[in-house]
Amino acid sequence: MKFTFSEDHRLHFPQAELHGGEFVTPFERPSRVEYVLNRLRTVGMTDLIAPDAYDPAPVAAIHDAGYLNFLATAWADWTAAGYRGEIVPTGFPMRRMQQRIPQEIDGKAGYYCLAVETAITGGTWAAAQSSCAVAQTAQRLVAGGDRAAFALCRPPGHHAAIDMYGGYCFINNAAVAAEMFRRDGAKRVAILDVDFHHGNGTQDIFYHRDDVLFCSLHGAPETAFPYFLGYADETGAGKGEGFNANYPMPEGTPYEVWGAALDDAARRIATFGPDALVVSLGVDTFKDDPISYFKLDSPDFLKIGQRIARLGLPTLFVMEGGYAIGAIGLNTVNVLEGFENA
Ligand code: OKP
Ligand code: ZN
Repeated sequence: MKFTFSEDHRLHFPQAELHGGEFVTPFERPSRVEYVLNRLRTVGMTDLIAPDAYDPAPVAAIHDAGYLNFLATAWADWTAAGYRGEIVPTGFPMRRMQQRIPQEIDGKAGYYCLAVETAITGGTWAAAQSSCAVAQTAQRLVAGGDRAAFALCRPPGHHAAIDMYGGYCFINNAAVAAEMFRRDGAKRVAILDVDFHHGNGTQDIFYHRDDVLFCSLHGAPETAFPYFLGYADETGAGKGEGFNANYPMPEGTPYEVWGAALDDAARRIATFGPDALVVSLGVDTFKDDPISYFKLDSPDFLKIGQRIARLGLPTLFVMEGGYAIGAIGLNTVNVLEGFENA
């Protein structure tokens, strides 16, 4: 399978992430993709395709225009205001407050931010666009007839909602790719999110749609980020009712349980009968992930790939999370190898 990648991910590397009341080096860091690249090379997956230019049209179809404009101008506004650090907002439109967009950049960032561990830097918007271009290029490979492709995206995307960034995400790469499959003629598209964290952004974007099925396996919101979405009773709304499926699971979940949820999601996807599948591929379900609590082991990732392959669909893998850096390459590429050798 071919894969796509851009060095421009390096433009996004905030100095710090607020974690447990301390500023730490962000878990979501540039070296993550180097470990994945190394493992791809080791197993002989060397068919790297350089990304085409970022296409803003399908992005504008799923994200809010004001939100995209905010991302594009935030750094200039922030520095013009005299702020000297990275963009981290301080106030939010919470319960019983106004939902009007402030003019001042700190307030504006608060309006569009869903979690403050994610700082915006001078290079963030360019990196986010390059990450999206990586997904777009891989989508074109699959739309053009490849059985599968792997988009080695960074920063990730699945927490990015219609008009919110956070959880290390700015543009929802998987959602953009799904929208592109629709525009290329797919009648139905399924998105399977196997990252440890709920894909709140992807759910938000397609919640009212019946042409894109979203299935997410994740840590239960009572105990896991993003906390405020991802319950099993969120099943879609309007004509989207029945086209959103959440599989929240508790701390310590092993592959025996997780894999049964994957089976159920896969059956749902098969019943839906999509023309293409987008996989939000996070490997933070790994037992040693520093910010997650499932107990999958490296060989389990081969089984994930095998199960996905059994769907027999044109499949686009889009990189999301995974923070046990020493194992991220093995675990990610195991999914791809399991798929290819199924
Ligand atoms: C992004 B992806 C930890 C709070 C949670 C954000 C996690 C974002 C995960 N102090 N931090 O889904 O892997
Ligand atoms: Zn995650």
